[in-house]
Amino acid sequence: MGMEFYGDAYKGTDYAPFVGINTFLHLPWIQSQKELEQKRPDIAVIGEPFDFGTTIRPGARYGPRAIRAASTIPAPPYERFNIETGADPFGVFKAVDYGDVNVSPGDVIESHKRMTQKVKEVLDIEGIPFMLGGDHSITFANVRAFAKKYKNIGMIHLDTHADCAPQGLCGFKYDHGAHVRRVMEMGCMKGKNYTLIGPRGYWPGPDLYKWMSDQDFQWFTMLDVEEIGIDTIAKEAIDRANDGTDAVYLTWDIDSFDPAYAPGTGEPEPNGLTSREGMRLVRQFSTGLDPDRFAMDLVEVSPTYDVSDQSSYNGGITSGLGQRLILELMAGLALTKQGKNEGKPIRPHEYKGTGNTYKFSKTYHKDIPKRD
Ligand SMILES: [Mn+2]
Repeated sequence: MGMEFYGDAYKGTDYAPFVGINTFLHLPWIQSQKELEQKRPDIAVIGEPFDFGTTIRPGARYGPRAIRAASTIPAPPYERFNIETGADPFGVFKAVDYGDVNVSPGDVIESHKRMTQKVKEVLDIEGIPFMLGGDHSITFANVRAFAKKYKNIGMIHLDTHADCAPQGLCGFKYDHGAHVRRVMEMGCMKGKNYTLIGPRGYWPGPDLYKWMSDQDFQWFTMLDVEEIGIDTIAKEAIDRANDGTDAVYLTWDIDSFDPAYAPGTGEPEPNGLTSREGMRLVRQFSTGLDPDRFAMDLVEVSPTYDVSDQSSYNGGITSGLGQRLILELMAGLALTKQGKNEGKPIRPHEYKGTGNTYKFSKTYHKDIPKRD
């Protein structure tokens, strides 16, 4: 699949990662709907450079650029083999960069319309859309396209904030803290199919959590992450999202991470996920989600507040983490697509040391514990 699609570029490259135009992971850039329909990729990455729905600190309009800049390796021309998973997502999926949504600065409604249209174009060719945000209001526009194709969707939502307000702070309906409410109004999702992971801090208050409870929503605060553990929570979220649904939407706010791992975001909150917990979630999610009925967005990367080099290999701390979450999810879904739960990882299965009896786990996707 990879060889056929990427041609000689799949074998290797004679140019350095900092040479060339920076699409996501140097993937081929698809510039028109016509070309998309001809190439029919399995995965299309879409940039949504938009932050007009932000309540407090703006800047996520530059998120897609930063995530792309951070994402130079791996890609079809470069080494693609993940040493932990033994997976090469590009050997399984034909993946492309479908460019940015041409947003209309200041015009939220029109910009959201254009997002819905572009995501729909990918869904129409049976592709998996991966959206790079962008503030969290883009999820409303993306799910609107998703809901045209699938009647009943499940949602897994990672976030500091529950984002289910009836409107933003001063009444704006399409604020980035209101997209979950807008999705519920569409009638495409039952509350029992929704799970939020990572809330903490001071917003929203008890009234909105009461509303969530009335909808049959599930949520796991950071205290729950600490006490219950990532694997059980991942399993619960997957089960709820798949229960009687046609498809699953994963929406990941980078502010679910601790500011130590993701400072580059508009509304950071201490005591979040570690990058290691995030990667484990990705790996668990990818075992339980069907790549043929799935979409994802990664939102609220705001490079202005990021630290470290922001224009190259793994880039800023935040954009570097963001691009890896997407890539590792692609890799995990590639294994699932092949009916495997591991590739051929470069990981010792036997300890070769001093006679200790420790055995390394055979599978990289460890068995997810059963609920009581
Ligand atoms: Mn959010």
